[in-house]
Amino acid sequence: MGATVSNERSADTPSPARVAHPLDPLTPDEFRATAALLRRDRDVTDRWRIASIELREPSKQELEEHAAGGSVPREALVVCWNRDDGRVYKATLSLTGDRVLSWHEVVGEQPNMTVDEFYEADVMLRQHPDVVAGLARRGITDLSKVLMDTWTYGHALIPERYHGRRVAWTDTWYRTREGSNPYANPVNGFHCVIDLNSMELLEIEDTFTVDMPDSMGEYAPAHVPGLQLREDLRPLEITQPDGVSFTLDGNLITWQGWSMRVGFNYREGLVLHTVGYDDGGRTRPIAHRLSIAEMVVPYRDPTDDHYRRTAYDVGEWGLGFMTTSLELGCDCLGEIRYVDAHLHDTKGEPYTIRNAVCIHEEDNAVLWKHVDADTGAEVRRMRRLVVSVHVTVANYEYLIYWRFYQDGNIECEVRATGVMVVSHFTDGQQPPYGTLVDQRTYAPFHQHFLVARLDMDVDGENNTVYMSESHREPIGPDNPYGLALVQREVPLRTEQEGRQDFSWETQRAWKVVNDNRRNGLGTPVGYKLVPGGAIPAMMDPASPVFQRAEAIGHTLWVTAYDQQERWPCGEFCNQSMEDKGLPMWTEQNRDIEDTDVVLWYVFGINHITRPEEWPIMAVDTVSFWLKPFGFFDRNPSLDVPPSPSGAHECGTDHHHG
Ligand SMILES: [Cu+2]
Repeated sequence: MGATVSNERSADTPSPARVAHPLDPLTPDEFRATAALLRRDRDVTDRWRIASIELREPSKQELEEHAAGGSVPREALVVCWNRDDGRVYKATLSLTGDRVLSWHEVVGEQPNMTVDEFYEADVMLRQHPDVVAGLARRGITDLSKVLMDTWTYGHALIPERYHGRRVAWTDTWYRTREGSNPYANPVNGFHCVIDLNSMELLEIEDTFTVDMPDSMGEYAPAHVPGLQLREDLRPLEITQPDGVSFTLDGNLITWQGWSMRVGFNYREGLVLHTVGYDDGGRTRPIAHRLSIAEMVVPYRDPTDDHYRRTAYDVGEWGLGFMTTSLELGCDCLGEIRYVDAHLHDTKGEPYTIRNAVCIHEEDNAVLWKHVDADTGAEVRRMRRLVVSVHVTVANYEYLIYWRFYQDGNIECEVRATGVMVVSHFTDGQQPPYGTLVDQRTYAPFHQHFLVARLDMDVDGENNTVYMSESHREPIGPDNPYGLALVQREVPLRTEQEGRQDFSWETQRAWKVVNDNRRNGLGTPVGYKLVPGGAIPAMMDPASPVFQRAEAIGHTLWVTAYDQQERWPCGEFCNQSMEDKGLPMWTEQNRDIEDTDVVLWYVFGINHITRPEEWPIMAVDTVSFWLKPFGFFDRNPSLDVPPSPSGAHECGTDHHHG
């Protein structure tokens, strides 16, 4: 959780404001126009904050009209609130029509946290005499080395006297030296409760102190005592002397048959629109829209420092707001194309995250190979197209990669890295909810649940999801050796049936099938969701943490498409009491057979912390796949040519294997 610190921001970039396509994200000028319109028509003064502005994405029907030459109006969705009375409003604005289309008060909800509040709270607290005195009692007197991180509350944990207010609690960290790592040094047992609207300190919870251990939480070479950098690494260079094999036209990417549009908003960050595959000159749709729609990070440590730690990095903070700029040669290697992202502060003023989205090709070892005794080897190198973003949420980073392969596969990989939250403890009193990672220092266990929203349109909108399982057949006359394995395909007909859990015993997966379209073999076309990184919630259903994130209670949810249904734990997660997303939508138990469906895939990391993840964590990686299943008639990568290899071509060097 928290806010980005390393964005390359420029307040007013003369960026290409050209809108080439109705799915293109809002431009800086459109953010400005939105804020101006709110000020003019709704008296949104400086006492207000704008929590979010995003494109009201065109419907599937509007996109069809656009493809036929029609024009699509530009509209913005806004959530804003008045700090003086705390009232929250949702608005839809027509930017092409210069007017407010709708304006509704949202009662009993809190908008997402904002970067402005995060920074303002830090400044306010570090000047507050009570904070200064409280830290001085612990021997911390240089407030310039102190960092106060704002964390959100779930409703159940907000002290009753503060109900109805926009509140947050804070962690305190400090740097031992200028430029050193604040997350190396927690100020344990010291938490402020603040009102974000009045930006005032409500109280300090000063519950315990721990003597500073002799720990080493530094990762920057200048601060690691006695560190000798390795000297035996020689350069490894990626060059594409003839340029890249993809094209980027505005936000449209095409590569090796694939096509897709890059989108971006404050909440999901990177969005991929209209993912399709060219098949003989015709673009066959696969997914209308792919994104990470929620990430919930409950810490599983009930002690004083950690019991409130349940970050919704998407719903409370926004992966878009937390996206950081990427640097060539460091974050992405090779021939890179970048897309900038444009967002806004709480006044609606635009800023630019330069190089927010990285697009490049990677070699990924062998795609396919066979060595024939007579004719020798045929081998092809695998190439993949990667569209990625990096997100910094205070102490943690998430690296999100969508990868497209020549054999029709799509992979979504998430890497978690950064600095783990730690606490110190008094000798002999280590809580059992974490791992010892340094002297009298433990890192609490926690989980990262991600929810991928997969709006699949496999060869069209009318799809059915099948639970696909392997079953062993009993020993019998037809199966005397007990070898037989059969595949069972069970159509999911309703949203209740669409609540699915991972099954190791049957290797359950899910096929998104278009029963109206057949391949050359006469079987229906489909894409298979191959589960990876599935983890159970492992939470008491009565837990308030679980009640506001019931979406994490299943591996897969399938819903009937509704453009309004976007947030699996509800639109307003900040201070929420219950999950108003997936569990509520699916209570309708709509028909999901042979219709437009959305898959919500829950995966993540059950993070049992390790000493080797301290003081900085090498990436922990999880992924899932979407693989064509009868979408093509045969291996679509048969036509990948052999790679040139020095004097000869791979695969033409005939010797016996
Ligand atoms: Cu973790």
